[in-house]
Amino acid sequence: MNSKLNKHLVIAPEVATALAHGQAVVALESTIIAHGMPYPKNVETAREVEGIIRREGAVPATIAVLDGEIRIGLDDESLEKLGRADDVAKLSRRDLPMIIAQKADGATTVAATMICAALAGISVFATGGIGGVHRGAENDFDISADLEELAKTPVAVVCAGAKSILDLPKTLEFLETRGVPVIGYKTKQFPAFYCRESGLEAPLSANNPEAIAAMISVQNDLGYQGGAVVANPIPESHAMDKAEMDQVIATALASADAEGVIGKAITPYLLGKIVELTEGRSLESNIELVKNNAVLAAKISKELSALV
Ligand code: PSU
Ligand code: MN
Repeated sequence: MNSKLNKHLVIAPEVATALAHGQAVVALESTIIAHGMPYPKNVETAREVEGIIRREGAVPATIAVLDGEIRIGLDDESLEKLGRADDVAKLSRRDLPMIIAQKADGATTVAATMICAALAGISVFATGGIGGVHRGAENDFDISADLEELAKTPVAVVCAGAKSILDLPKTLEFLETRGVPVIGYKTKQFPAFYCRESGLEAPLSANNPEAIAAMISVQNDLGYQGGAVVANPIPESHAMDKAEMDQVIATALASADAEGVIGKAITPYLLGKIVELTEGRSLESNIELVKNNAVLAAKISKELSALV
């Protein structure tokens, strides 16, 4: 690794060993811990997800910036610190270099986690949901930097689709324009996070981890820029009622509007509001879908390490 990059990147020994041996590694983001779920469920979930990835035979690498260092793989103490603090910066692509230069702390979004994972040589990443094109983007231009990152950084993101706090048709259009493969896992539909179906077609689909690993491998062979979205529907047992969620999301959006929440604050605000409005039921679903994604990401990563 080049020494200029090296001074910013701290790879946990377990992760470094796995990467050096071409073994399966799964990246995990930290915004979901710091801004996506309340304490202490966030830290419990982060640990559980790491355990699931290990049981599947891969090595978890939770990514964050601490004291200006990009950490690939976090110890328990750092996870706890990120989960407890209520003032950790939310880092997307634009924020990363400044926070590193300031030797500060920050939780990485999907976009920033992809950047850091790619720098470390990790090509599979598990999370809950990606950012996307917000409703009303035709007026306020609010489009998550996650989508641009998916078009330029070669990391496959396993998620449960995207929440309908977003404009899902526009999100899929954007990904199509930027040439990002969106693969429904064992489904022909693009899943809508809490709900298995969105009514929108998934552009591609695959029925096993091998097929997804094979596609990633071809992307690499062809020297493609960009990653992929692997859209894995929430397990049936934890899916939420669509009519109820539509209502909850409408209420959350109206309240964000009334309070004038904008910019990077809007996604965390809506996530918190949804948990509040469902009295925590949505949080249980959120946790289950992240665990489900961790299993699939580990399987894809294992298949991929057998291929390359
Ligand atoms: N969607 C979720 N849970 C999350 C996020 C999105 O269902 O935790 C987080 C992710 O870190 C994602 C970020 O990358 O929010 C997107 O923020 P923005 O819309 O500001 O780009
Ligand atoms: Mn935004």
